[in-house]
Amino acid sequence: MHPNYYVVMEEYEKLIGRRNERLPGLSGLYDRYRYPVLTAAHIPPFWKYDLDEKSNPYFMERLGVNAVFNSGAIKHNGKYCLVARIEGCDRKSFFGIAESSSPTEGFVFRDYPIELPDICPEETNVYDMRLTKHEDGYIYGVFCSESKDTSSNDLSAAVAEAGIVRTKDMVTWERLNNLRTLHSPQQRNVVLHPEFVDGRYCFYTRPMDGFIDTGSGKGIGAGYCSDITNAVIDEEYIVSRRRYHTITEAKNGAGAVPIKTGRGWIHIAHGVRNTAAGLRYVIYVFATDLRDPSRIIAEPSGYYIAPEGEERIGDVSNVVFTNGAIADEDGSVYIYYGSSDTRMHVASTTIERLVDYTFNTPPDPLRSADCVRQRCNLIRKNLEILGKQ
Ligand code: M1P
Repeated sequence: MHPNYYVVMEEYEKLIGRRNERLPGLSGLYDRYRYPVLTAAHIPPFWKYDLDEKSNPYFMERLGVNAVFNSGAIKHNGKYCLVARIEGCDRKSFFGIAESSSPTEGFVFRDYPIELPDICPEETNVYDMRLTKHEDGYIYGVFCSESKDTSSNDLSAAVAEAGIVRTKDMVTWERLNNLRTLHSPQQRNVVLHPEFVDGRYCFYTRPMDGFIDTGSGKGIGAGYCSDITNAVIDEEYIVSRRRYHTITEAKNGAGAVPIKTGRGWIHIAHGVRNTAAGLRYVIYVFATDLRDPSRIIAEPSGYYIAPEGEERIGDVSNVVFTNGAIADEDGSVYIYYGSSDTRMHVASTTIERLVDYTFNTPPDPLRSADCVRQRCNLIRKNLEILGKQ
């Protein structure tokens, strides 16, 4: 074996064995952790190097990995499983399952990435899988399936659709037909609701006119279908609306599969605004009705998680993005989020704290004058408590 193999393996073993450290956040919302839970360096060396000295005398990486980010998440057979978006140096993404018995450290990729059933020759790129444990008994993976837009002369024009796979064991995957939404030519950030709603499957969608721009798309939608093997949605109802001069002005998208609580379904999504420095992606929270998950019942103001420190820098800077969270049996909630399309982090909170945040954080009054009034009310109340008024 080439001597560098031992050096590379030592570094890799050190990384996957590294303990993580909770960094208690003073905002009271959640705690961050010192180290990312997955990075490109977590990819097993045998996915990248050719270990045969004859064909690889210089011990070169033959198939490099650029980034590991935007993981779906699920607890399966007692293990925390992240289905990560792995982007090769060739820019194509694919999925790999990293597992750990701890929610915050020790994630190790299985020996092979997922080989999705290859049913569509036009599909060029796949990414951002959401994993839903549905009451029908299957675990569904809904992901973005991207193809070249052949109707355009622009080489980079693309079409995004929602691909669907399902499994019972997280090993064998059955591919179903892509979701069709009759009124939206493109779809990304589609999430399957975990329960039937009036006997039908419910998808959170994101109506959009183009591949990047949502254009006339008004926000995160919800749509229903009876047959998941050939899912067709005719009507999309807007659940979380984009609004002028808010964190969702440019676009928004569903994130983790909604978490069921006594007060409602809690959704952890992403919102995007435009700035002179480009798009800024933050994570925000809202709640919908337990019986009618398309009806919004709480909209705390502003963002829940924004990029901080090293999270702000990467291939696509100023981005935090979630497509997976795990609500544990003991009431803990682990929110897995990618930063700047480069690496994966975790933030921990509890159902109790999430419910408090969702239902007791005031909504965005949408105008500076009303925002300052809202803040002055809080200050007045606090100055009374402090005996200064
Ligand atoms: O690059 C930032 C994010 O862009 C897309 O999200 P959206 O469709 O809301 O713009 C996704 O491709 C996501 O993977 C990526 O992190």
